[in-house]
Amino acid sequence: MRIDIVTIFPEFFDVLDISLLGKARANGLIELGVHNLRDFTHDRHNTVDDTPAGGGAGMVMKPEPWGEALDSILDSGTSGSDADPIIIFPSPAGVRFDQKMARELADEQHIVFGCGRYEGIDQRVFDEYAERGRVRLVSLGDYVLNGGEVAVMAMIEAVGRLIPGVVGNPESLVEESHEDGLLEYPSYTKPAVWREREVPPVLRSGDHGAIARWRHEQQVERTRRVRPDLLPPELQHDA
Ligand code: 6GU
Repeated sequence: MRIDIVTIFPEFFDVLDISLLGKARANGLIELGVHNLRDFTHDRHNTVDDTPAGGGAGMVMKPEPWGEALDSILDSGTSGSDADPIIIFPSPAGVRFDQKMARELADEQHIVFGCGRYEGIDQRVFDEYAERGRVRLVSLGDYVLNGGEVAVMAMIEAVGRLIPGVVGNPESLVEESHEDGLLEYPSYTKPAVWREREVPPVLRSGDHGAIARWRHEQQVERTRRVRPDLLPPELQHDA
């Protein structure tokens, strides 16, 4: 997969050199391009923002640098011939990012992330590229971040680990929160007793059927308690 990021804070993404995703890049599973939006300005101060049309507080990102930056990525041929990229703008005004979207994005050949700052990006940028291809505004949740960089980092981590070969043991992807619509069951390891707290005996019973049933019950109970909105209808009887 090819990932391009447009941002005024390219250093933010230096951390993608490390950990699981760093290895995926070294292995060639993920190809990353980080582009400084200011490199696509032409004035002495590398201006990327201006006052909002119609007045109001804050600043809005100007369309021209975004146009030049995105054109250079879309025209550079890094996207491969078969698939046109999907362009994602992180925004609290977007549709909610979730595991289903992460799975869908993991199938993409090329994702372009446009990180807005200030009060947002001139609407015409979205309109322009939506006319030419797939554009999505995507939100992590109902709270406000100063800019899209942290959100893009989260999305890249969620998507990157679903690309085949990035996570060493694919089975570890199956039994985790959200993959089956429920929160994950609690995990334990050795020692069997720690500070007088015991590992549940069923997990030491060797009875794989009983263990699977116990884990499923724990998933349902935990989901009902902390995220009842996630419970599938057949499990929605009153506790
Ligand atoms: Cl994707 N961007 C910003 N700026 N704030 C957010 C967000 C995204 N998701 C939640 N809050």
